[in-house]
Amino acid sequence: MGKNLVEKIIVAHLKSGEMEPGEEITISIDQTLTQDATGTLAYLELEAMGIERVATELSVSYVDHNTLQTGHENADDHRYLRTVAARYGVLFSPPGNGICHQVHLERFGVPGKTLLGSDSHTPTAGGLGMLAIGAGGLDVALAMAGRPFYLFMPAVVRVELSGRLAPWVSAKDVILEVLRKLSVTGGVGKIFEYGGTGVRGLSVPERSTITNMGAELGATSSIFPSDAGTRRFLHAQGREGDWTPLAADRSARYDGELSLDLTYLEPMLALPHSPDNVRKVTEEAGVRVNQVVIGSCTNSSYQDLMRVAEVLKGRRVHPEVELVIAPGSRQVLHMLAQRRALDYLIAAGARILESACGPCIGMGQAPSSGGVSVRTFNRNFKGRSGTPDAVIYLCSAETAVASALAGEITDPRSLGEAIQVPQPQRFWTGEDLIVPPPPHPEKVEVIRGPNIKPLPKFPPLAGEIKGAVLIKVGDNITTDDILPAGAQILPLRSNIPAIAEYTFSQLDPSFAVRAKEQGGGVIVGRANYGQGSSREHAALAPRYLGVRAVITVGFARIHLANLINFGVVPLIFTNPDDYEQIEQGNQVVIQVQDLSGEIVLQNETSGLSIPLTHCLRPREITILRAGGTLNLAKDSL
Ligand code: MIC
Ligand code: SF4
Repeated sequence: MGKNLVEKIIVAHLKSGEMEPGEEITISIDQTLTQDATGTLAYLELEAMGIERVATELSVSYVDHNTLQTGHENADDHRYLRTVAARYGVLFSPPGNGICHQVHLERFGVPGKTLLGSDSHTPTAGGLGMLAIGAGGLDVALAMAGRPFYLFMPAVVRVELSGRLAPWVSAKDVILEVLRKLSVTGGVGKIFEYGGTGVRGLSVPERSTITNMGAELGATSSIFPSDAGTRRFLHAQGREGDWTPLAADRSARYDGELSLDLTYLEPMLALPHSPDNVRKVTEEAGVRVNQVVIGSCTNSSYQDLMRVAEVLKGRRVHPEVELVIAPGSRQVLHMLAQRRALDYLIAAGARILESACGPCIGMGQAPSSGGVSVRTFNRNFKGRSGTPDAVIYLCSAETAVASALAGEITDPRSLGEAIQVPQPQRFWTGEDLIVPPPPHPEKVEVIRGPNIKPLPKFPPLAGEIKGAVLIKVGDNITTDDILPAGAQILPLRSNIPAIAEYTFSQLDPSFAVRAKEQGGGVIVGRANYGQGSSREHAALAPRYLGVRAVITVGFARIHLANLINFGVVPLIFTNPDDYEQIEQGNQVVIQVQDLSGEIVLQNETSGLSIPLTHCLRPREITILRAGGTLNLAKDSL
């Protein structure tokens, strides 16, 4: 029987296990990427493992999140990342080079290879035919140390694309339509493999817009075949030698199918406060807009921004709209400048930001109170923009620029004749802007600023978890809810005692104080707990405050792995309705000596016994018993 594309890459990297959906497998990792906001912890963890040099084919450390230097903290982190990269043989991409996912696509992604990144949008590289997966920093550090990556063999869903996008309809509309159909949990335990005749009409950056937002489906990854279009892209990046053709066999089997005829797709947008709250742009047309932001790893490619520039040429942004543009990489920004497109943006009244995540992670450009902001980003979780009551819509660059001109949500098809932006024959690549490791890394001194605190150490798991329910939350709690980002909190990513003070700060500002007063306890959540970002801090900070277990109806993949890595026991209600039987403030006791048998939560406040279960494999139970992965990894490496 033939193989699908995902199986082909997994077979070539399989270290252990059977490729049956749900079975635990390990795969070797060819490349890793880290970004600064998760990278400082990842490299502290790597250092704690005591290795000499990374064992991957390629590892890159990007600085793209914490680029606002309002104090010494971020600059200290950048210096630490630069020196620790040099010390361990990692390439370093300094601030200003661009967003990790965009730069990785341009400079390093290779079809058929595996990539593990400490950022949930790592599957962006799936647009190039890579098997690219997001993970917590510790799992990425282990991969850098040469360890295989553990995952549960995902179900592979074929997404059959046919037809061709109509003018002004774009790749963003494709993935928004998939999100509308499947929701933020529709991809859990799955990899989406795109194929069909519709693929040909999509450029690599367009494919990557789609694989990028597969993260919002909760998917493990998303991938496109590597075809003539992939070859053209790599050729234009001066890397044709990295190309190999890659496609599913004709007789390949899939665990699910979805068909989408691109021809009939319309411009779409996601309404507050979830990327799956999707409607047609026509249904929202006319809503007044205060701010439009074009950028992020989803929509800031050369083609996206050239099209925006062509629309803005000779025009003026609506006087009541603030238009902000953050090009995805230095390559994009430089080429906009070379082709005079930057002039069009500036003259139209746009504010140009450096190539970085910026407003996508609340690093500046927070909207006004109650303001309506139309963004080309991938997440519109409440409060993520930095303004708690802002109204954030997600859409394509085309819809965004049409709305910036009109001052209200506008269907881009009203802009008239389509604008074609061909892929350049050659991109400007700025080869020397990425710093290679020196020839004698062992001589490098790793420099730590005062904001970089040592990793906290945790004892092995005790036989009993006893304490209060510190907080009870509902469905789809994001890691932004658990540990927010933004300009105030992000600089503390290397300082766990300091950042822990902000745990759940948007939902419940007294959480950290209460957790400390009560000497820790447990968290109760419902479905899809921990969706969104890969930040380990959302597991590590609660653990630092004494949280020993999280009890839910279900977990998001990366957050679940992070909880286990830091010794927090993830438990599941055997009967989801029992969620109602437990309240914040209740005192509970859970016996966890034997995680292989039935687990019972004694609610000492109500007197009820609640049966719990889990999805832990023996390997993960060993990690929990040891008090976390680091306690184990150090010995075994
Ligand atoms: C995000 O988009 O939420 C982030 C910020 O890129 C995160 C990583 C982080 O929290 O540092 C992600 O997506 O994993
Ligand atoms: Fe950066 Fe936003 Fe992409 Fe996260 S989603 S990597 S914050 S641009």
